[in-house]
Amino acid sequence: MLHFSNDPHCRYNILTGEWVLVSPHRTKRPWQGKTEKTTGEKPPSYDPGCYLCPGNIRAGGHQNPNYTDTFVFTNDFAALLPDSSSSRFEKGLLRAKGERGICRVICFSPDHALTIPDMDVPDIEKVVERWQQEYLELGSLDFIHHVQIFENKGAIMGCSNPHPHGQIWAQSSIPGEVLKKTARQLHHWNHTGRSLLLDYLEQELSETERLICQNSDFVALVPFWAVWPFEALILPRRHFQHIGQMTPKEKHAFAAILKDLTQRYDQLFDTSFPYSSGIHQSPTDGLEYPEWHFHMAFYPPLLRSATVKKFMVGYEMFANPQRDITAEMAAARLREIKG
Ligand code: H2U
Repeated sequence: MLHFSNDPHCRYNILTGEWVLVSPHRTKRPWQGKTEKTTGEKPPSYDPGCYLCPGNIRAGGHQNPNYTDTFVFTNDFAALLPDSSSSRFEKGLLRAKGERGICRVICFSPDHALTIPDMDVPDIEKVVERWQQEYLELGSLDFIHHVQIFENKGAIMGCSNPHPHGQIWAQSSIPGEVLKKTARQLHHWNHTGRSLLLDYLEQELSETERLICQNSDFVALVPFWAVWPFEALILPRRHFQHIGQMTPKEKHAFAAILKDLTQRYDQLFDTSFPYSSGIHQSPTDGLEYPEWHFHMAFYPPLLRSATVKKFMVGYEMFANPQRDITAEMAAARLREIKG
């Protein structure tokens, strides 16, 4: 008999087919390692030196408009370019292919001091609207087969600027994580005729111990197979493939659950909680993806305080991801915080 709260065990990720090692008996070990510094200082609402604030000049000399809600521009240091070569290279065992794409930056608000949990729901809804437009517009381009919407929040996550913003990388190949998730969802769809994540959601709603918060259209939970200590997954209650299909009511509910979850994160360690978040949805290569169930994942690095983070090193680099605190313990902590 396996005791999840005490026995070392491996959990299966139904979306990727990978395993995570869980070692709950280690949660009491002492920590004398690295702690990060937090300043706790709130930035000003406008920073004349910020390249994302309204009216300011960016690298390369472009001037931002005096935008009043969201603002999207092509990344001045884009990782992918629309007109580069798409030719292939093969020599012996070496293989490469040209990759075309478009990288954009999205400012969530003109206010330099805000982050998603501080924003009002109608303003977050404008961000959701903008994500929807970008996915549809970029995805309709012939050479764009996948659109990745994501946010890196906090210096600890490599974010270069506290101004609330995210990124969109649209490209001609379908990236590895999305290919893995497509395969697992398709397998379930072909064998049962049902959505893998809708079946999973049904089970989580009945088991309840990994739920964080929910509203009329979305549920936030710590997935059974979570790798990051306070990892979360937002799932829609309705089966749809991509953000372009979200109804006005769902866009509102999505904005509301984004605020609810990220407010809980901020309160957990009384800090502006860092994370990488990303939306996973169907590719845009023109094929049908009935098996795909839209979702958003949050991967936060913090482990036990505003300054102690989890490192993905050693065993994780060479073998498998590993965690100490169980998904159930993490969900209970986040659930108990008043949203
Ligand atoms: P991060 O903070 O997550 O690194 O995102 C900021 C992005 O903004 C980064 O990809 C871009 C960087 O290339 N950027 C511009 O496009 N113009 C600028 O003037 C500075 C930064």
